[in-house]
Amino acid sequence: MSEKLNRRDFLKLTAIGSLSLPQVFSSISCRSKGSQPNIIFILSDDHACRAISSYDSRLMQTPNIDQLAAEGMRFDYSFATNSICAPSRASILTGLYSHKHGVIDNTIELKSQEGTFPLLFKKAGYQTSYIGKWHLKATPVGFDYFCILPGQGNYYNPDFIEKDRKYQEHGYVTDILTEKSLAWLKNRDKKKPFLLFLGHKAPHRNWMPGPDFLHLFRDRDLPVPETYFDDYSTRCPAAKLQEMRIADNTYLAYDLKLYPLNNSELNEHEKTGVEYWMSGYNRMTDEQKKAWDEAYREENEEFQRKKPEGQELALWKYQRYIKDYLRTIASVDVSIGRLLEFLKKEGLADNTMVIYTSDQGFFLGEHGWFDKRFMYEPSIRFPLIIRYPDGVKKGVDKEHMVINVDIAPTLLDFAGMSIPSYMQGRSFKDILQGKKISDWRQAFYYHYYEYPAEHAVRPHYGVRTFRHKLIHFYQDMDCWELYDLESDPEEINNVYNHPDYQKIKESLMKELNRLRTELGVKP
Ligand code: SGN
Ligand code: CA
Repeated sequence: MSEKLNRRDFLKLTAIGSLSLPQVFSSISCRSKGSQPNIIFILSDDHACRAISSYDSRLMQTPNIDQLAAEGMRFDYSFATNSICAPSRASILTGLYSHKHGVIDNTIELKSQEGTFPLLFKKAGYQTSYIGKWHLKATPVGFDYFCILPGQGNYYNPDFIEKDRKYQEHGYVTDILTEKSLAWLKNRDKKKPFLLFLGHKAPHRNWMPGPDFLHLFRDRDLPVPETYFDDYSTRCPAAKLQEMRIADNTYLAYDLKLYPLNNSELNEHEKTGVEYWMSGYNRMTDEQKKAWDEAYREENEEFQRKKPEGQELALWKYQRYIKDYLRTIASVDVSIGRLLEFLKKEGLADNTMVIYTSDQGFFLGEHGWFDKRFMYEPSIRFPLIIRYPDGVKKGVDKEHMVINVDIAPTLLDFAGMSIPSYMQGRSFKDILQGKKISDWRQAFYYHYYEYPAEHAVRPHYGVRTFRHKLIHFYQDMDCWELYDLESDPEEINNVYNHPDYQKIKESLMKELNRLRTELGVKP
């Protein structure tokens, strides 16, 4: 098959049962036609924009990520097309939507890695590596070196998988991943350009802070989102039926670090939480346990004395949740600082592109929730910051919606490689160089599939424009939502049936159908 295969032909060919992805990818050329910047791609897990002070400084300070943003370009409208880990990672690597690369949920393996951008970089002469959380089940392809965490990985004394061995390291995962990345950079072949992928585990559940930040936020409460006690009126039943409420669906021990607990007083849910908690806690050495216990003891004893209930308990849970989540990010921020310092010392700061992003966003108490999956803003919006003094303008982009499938084409473009025609995303190199683009997308398509599954979020798809969002929940319900993001940025007022919005509804329906056809979505 020719490399010139156009998008429509490709969509036809990859329709179920016709041509498999390995066949499609097999004939891609990797011709390089220009400069080859070094790339450090930092992909954290579940990092919400609100937990980066460059985006919003009300919750925490992230000085090193902020420095990256100040020296590069930050995107305010960057979105996941399916807000869950493996599907979004596969989209980043392949430039394809979930229904094309096939990883529609976390249970499915990425069948072919033949068309991923790291493999194309490797073929074009780059030295490539992947270090950290991977989560695509299949063994990584396209990397000269990989060292991955099995599954979700562990925060303390984590296990690692390399090509020929499995082993455990002592220490805190974020620090170890940073050390490993620095070691790989130091020992690389200096004659070749490099692509380093660093997949941080943090700030993924169960939000276990590192030893350096166990006491952060100790003596103050953090702001509670206005929608924390949302009653989900006006919404489709999906909003009520989810199982991701901080107040109801976290575990006291595993998530909220309330330990020890009296097992005889616990219900089945909390007993399970104790088991989960022990499996992480018991990975710690005595010294690590001592530091941990000392940090949490006083507050945990106070909780046992006061035994908060109702609203007071819900708020206590929020504070414990948000503080631990942010504490894990404090270590990620240190990691970024160390990498930037290394680049500076080695004289690589100008010709290395550093990208900081995440596989999706996360609910930080909005609507009372943790986790992601829903097509609401805190979940689909991910941070995207790109610093590359030799080729990227400084600034904040608030004019273009970029989506996870755009990343692969953009990086190929920067490295002077041709962008395979099967990729569904579009390069935003021109945007990064400060050029005006008149025909950039005004809407994007979203689809979440994983159900039945943990957190019970119902399958749905939809379209988001700059101002509106239309969502259709299907399978065990048939229900639509429409939000006006200008008058209702918190998405609490579903106006799908409101008379004033009927024209907008019609045009959003049209746009949704247009996008589904263009992207080759099966009815
Ligand atoms: C784990 C978590 C879930 C989370 C999924 C997916 N539960 O199963 O809360 O939604 O990962 O996350 S836990 O009890 O194992 O912590 S993802 O980022 O990998 O998609
Ligand atoms: Ca994730």
